[in-house]
Amino acid sequence: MIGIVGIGAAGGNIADLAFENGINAVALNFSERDLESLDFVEERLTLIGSEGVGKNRDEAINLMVDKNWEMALKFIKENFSTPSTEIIMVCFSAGGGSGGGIGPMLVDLLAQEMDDKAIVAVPILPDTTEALVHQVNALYVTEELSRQDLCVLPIDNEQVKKKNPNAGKARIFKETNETFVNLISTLPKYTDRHSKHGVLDKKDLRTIFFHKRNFCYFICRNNKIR
Ligand SMILES: Nc1nc2c(ncn2[C@@H]2O[C@H](COP(=O)(O)OP(=O)(O)OP(=O)(O)O)[C@@H](O)[C@H]2O)c(=O)[nH]1
Ligand SMILES: [Mg+2]
Repeated sequence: MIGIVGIGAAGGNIADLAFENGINAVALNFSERDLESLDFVEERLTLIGSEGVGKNRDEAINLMVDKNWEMALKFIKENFSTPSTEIIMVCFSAGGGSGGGIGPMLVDLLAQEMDDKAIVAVPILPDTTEALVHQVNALYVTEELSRQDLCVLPIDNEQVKKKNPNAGKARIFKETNETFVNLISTLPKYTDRHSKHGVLDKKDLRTIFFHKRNFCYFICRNNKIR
């Protein structure tokens, strides 16, 4: 019932891992080489206009508006229009140029164009030791997302970095991505559980992700079930 759209390098890595774990997932990127580096995800879209925007969000946004949005929307609709996909999670690095530029724009567009689905923004936040350009991009992204009535599920690289201060990037990324994909994989299983105190059915799960205000509710309820 959950579909994953991965944008840019980080988003693509999450989509790849999700697909490996049986979740329907697709990847979009300006960089064909980044897309080629993925091992599992089958549906990949190379965006037109650049081989990578070098952390420049404005360039990604301009290229998206000028050349790519129709093609990207068609690609996502083709892969996720079936009623069985009820929640679409769009994963992207808030610090990257492609992810940070396209992510907030695309979730807004999808919420309008696919209004029967719950669209969830999943920005990956840079850890505090990363370059200034990542931090500044992430600030713009969180500001843009805060203006939209969408559920936001941030993935915070800093939390994993704090627990493993000497770990290199590869390990931080691996652990962060695996934690997220494991959590997402277990979510639909809650709808199979029964209790005389209440049941979480598929419709409830979708409703939880429908709007921003439902996020706190999700955290509370999820903790209780655990
Ligand atoms: N959790 C996680 N973070 C990642 C991963 N790959 C990159 N990042 C983070 O993402 C940010 C860099 O963004 P990228 O995804 O490489 O950038 P992009 O969206 O491809 O954009 P451009 O390369 O600028 O066109 C940094 O903050 C990295 O720490 C990953 O696999 N997992
Ligand atoms: Mg990139």
